[in-house]
Amino acid sequence: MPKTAIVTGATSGFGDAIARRLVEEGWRVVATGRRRDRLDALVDALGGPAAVHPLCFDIRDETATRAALQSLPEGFRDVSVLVNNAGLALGTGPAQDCDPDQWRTMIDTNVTGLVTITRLLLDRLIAQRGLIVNLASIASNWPYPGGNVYAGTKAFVKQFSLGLRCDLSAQGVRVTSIEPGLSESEFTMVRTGGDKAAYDALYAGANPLQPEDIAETVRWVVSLPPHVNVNSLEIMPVSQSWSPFRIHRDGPG
Ligand code: NDP
Ligand code: 8X3
Repeated sequence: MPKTAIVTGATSGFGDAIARRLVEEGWRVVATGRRRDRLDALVDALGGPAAVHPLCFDIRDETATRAALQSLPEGFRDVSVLVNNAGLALGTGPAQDCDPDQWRTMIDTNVTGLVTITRLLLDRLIAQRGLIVNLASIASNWPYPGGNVYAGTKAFVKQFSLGLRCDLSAQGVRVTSIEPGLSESEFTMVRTGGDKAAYDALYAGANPLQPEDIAETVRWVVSLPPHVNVNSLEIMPVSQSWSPFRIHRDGPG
């Protein structure tokens, strides 16, 4: 009997690649997102409804999330892996220029949505001695100009992951925080409001991570024996590394 994984945000980028990789490995996958056409295309591409069950809902909406999980058919209910991947960044400007509505959207999606679906699935994950994989970011670990609230949400995701580890280790539930760096996906189109020139400039000559690289990482984490927990994994393309601290001279500070 194949085991079931739920991948949030499976309509593009990492989530799409993770869903595909897990189905290749023989998993049944519950694929979530708001874009129904993309979910339907994923079901068709991966062998139909026996392998993939689509759940179309906005993860910011607790009622919709609860109803979607309750609607899962036999064969997809006993979730043993939760990949909390749905998320977004909005904006790259300094805090003083940011739109508070964009801040709220990031918090509602990356923090509130993530903890809500996790809580709703905890009993099932405990019953299965399951695994939670949370998509955090290098922004969880390293501040950068314009990261402000996005980075704050991702720091939360990492720390929430480590806290879940403490609470769930006695139940045999594993928790992993994955912290990718520069990765090519629609993420940057969303973040920049569809600025293709900014997208092209960010990735130009950088040989960034691809969604398949993250999917392969998730496949590996999921394949480890049940007594092995990867706490956190920070992953960058080789082209990306650190800069020295900057110093603004002769300013008001
Ligand atoms: P994409 O923009 O390609 O995918 C984001 C996914 O999240 C989509 O499937 C989208 O589905 C879903 N999503 C966003 N908002 C909602 C919502 N309100 N309700 C339901 N689903 C939602 O980005 P990535 O694949 O690159 O990013 C995936 C995760 O990885 C994110 O959490 C991101 O923060 C993180 N990450 C990304 C990095 C990068 O550089 N790309 C690096 C490090 C971490 P839909 O629009 O259909 O609802
Ligand atoms: C996405 C990676 O560096 O843009 O989480 O924050 S970064």
